[in-house]
Amino acid sequence: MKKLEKVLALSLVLTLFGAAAVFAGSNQQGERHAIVFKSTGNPYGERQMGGFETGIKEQGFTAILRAPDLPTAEAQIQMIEQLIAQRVTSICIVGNDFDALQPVLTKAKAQGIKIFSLDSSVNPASRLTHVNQADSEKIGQTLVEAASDLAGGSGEIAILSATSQASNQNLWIDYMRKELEKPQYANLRLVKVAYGDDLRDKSVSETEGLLLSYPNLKVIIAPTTVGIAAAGKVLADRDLQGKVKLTGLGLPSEMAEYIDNGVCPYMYLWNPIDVGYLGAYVATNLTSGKITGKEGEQFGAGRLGSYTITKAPDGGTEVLLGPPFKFDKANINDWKSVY
Ligand code: RAM
Repeated sequence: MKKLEKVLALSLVLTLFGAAAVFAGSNQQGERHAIVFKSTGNPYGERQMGGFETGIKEQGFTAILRAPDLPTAEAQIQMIEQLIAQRVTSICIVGNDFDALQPVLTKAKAQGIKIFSLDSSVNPASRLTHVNQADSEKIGQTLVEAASDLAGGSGEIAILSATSQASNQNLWIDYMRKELEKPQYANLRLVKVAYGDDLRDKSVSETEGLLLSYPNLKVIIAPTTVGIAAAGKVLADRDLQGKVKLTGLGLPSEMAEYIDNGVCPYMYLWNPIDVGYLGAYVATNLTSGKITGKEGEQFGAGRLGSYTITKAPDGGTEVLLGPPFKFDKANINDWKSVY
């Protein structure tokens, strides 16, 4: 073979090899799984996305982590449009709204992208399944039981939530309201549900507003990690420990000082890293076709073991991580450096 022919033959081989590698990549190693959290600047969300990334990477795929600056459905819609254009393999959505994302998620689905929600659900028509951190009804019941205990069975209580559209908090609040109808809580009065939008400053000012409007307030329930940490700071700064008590769902790393100083005698949460990690395995099992999101299907989730898809209270399906965990003075030091 002459020199020029050799060069041409070699470049042909390299071109074919390159094309084959790209082709193989798009079918296998090329899987790109995206997670879209509610908003940036939330340490809980960072841990949840971190767990997702670990689970995707350890299976040899690429994770794409996204969160808008503000916790709105509009911002998530734009982000999902971009992910559709990037032809990602799956989208795990932490919904800022239960229904508003349906059109864009339906569009993504039509392009073959596997869609499921995690932490904060989207409606069953928009998702294949939902990764739920803990039983929603149990969370509602547990928080009312805690508020009643901390209030001594009677008096005014308030809720400091995330955004008014957040489907996870709204579901928990619905269950709290139902629980409050039980006769044993007849002397407990829910005076207000305030919304701090999972923004630190707004959560601080909403807490201050509650204290001003309800001077007899006994307990604040904050079913959001951003809200409970902000309320903890306000109560501590004003030396209100023992007078207005705080409970809810908090990150041990952010809440240890308020549990230690008695502002928040106890609170609950699950492991956000594990929620994200479980999501990573839902993404890849939906992609491989091992699961489709139907009740009764089973799959392995790496170090967490095996899971079964169950019926969700909203008529869709879900994968439940496990029960919520109680943090108090006795155990908070063991957890504050973990998450
Ligand atoms: C906040 C977010 C998140 C929720 C936790 C408890 O960080 O609202 O969605 O699950 O609180």
